[in-house]
Amino acid sequence: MSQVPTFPDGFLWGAATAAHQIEGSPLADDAGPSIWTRFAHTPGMTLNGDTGDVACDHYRRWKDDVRLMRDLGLQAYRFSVAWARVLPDGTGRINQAGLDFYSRLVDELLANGIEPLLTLYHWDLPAALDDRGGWLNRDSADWFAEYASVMYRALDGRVKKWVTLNEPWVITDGGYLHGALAPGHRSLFEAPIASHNLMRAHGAAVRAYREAGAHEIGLVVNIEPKYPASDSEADRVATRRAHAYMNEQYLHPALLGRYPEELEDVFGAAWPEWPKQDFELIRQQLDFVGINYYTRGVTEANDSYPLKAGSVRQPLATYTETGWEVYPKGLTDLLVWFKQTYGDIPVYVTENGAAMYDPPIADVDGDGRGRVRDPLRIDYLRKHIAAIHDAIRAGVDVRGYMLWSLLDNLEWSLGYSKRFGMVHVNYATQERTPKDSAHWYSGVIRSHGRSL
Ligand code: LGS
Repeated sequence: MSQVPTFPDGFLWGAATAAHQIEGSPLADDAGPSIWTRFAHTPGMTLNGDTGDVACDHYRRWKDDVRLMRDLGLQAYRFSVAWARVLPDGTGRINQAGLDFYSRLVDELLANGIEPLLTLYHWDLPAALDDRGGWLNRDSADWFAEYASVMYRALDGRVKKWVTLNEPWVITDGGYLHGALAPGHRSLFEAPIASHNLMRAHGAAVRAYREAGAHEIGLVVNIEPKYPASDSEADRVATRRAHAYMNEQYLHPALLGRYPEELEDVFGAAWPEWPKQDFELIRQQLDFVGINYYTRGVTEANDSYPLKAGSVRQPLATYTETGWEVYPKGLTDLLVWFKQTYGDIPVYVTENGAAMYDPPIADVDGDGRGRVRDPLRIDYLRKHIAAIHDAIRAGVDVRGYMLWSLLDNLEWSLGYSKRFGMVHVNYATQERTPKDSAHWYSGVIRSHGRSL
């Protein structure tokens, strides 16, 4: 970066996690099982059969984890609530012990000067609701609004930033179309229905917030810019389709009240005729949009199902351990596209980070303390934060950055094999050791980005 970067006053620096990935003790204190508890315990569904039974044991170590956040100087912490802890059956009976866990966590964050950003749904649907059809059941919008209202009533005075859904695209593409994520379905016909009901649920929860809450609420999407692999007409059409499928499928209905027309082409006979009034529910005034950014797609026309489009590997690029291309400029492009398409809605980058080929933890300095030198992660983070700065200079209203993730944690079907944390977790002892990237990020926060 040629000049010293200046981030807007109030720009919020934080880190993110999600309940299933860190908490462990999924059934403690009368919680109900979630679809992820069930899925991970189904043989063959996760790498090495890894489950969230222990994870980072955050359910018991939450106080230490908040102290860690404070020591790192985090200003904000994005976490999610496990719906089935609060409503073990998904609807109806409230489990006070589950609610108390989040209430104590929020109090502890506030006592340490850390602003909570609460995600209501980060993929762990109560299993009891899956038994009633899950996101395929139109009633799911009411179930979600009921659960959201319980949370608003309990925490809105203390939590001032709420997120309805995390990444509806991943929920549907992974959970209902390709089956790699819970609930593990593979159906072209189910995918658009699940997506649509997720968006109705989002709308219903925002509507309920306007009655019960007094602060801010938004939606978090994972989006990535799509660039055509060549100038050919076929690649350009494929890029449009991929862009509509991943980037516009959720933002268009939420912010413009309609779907992009390419989806009819993507889903063919599986694309339903939607009731018009659904879009009044889905399109609600949002206080912000959260964008999760990891990579881009260089898109070619091919025969992959069902998009007839896929990403081409870039021969000269660096790839992370999860196989995603490192492409910081994509984040600038994406943020600028967002503003041009949807207008001046405040944006938070609610996730960004990388699993890298970290060296093993070692006592590098001979002081009896572990250290992880992770220069590749630092390089990734620095370039992406600089890319956000570029977008801010181009006029995009970006209000904060939440690094994914605070801790190494359970990467869904990939189990514990991929480490995204700025803090190393020894899963045998649960010892936490800040990696070099954590110390680096602390410095970025302290200097409000000037040390970038
Ligand atoms: O841990 C998840 C992180 C890691 O990478 C988190 O729970 C999710 O919210 C989020 O989806 N996360 C994530 N996403 C990267 C998606 C990149 C997709 C690239 C696909 C290329 C084939």
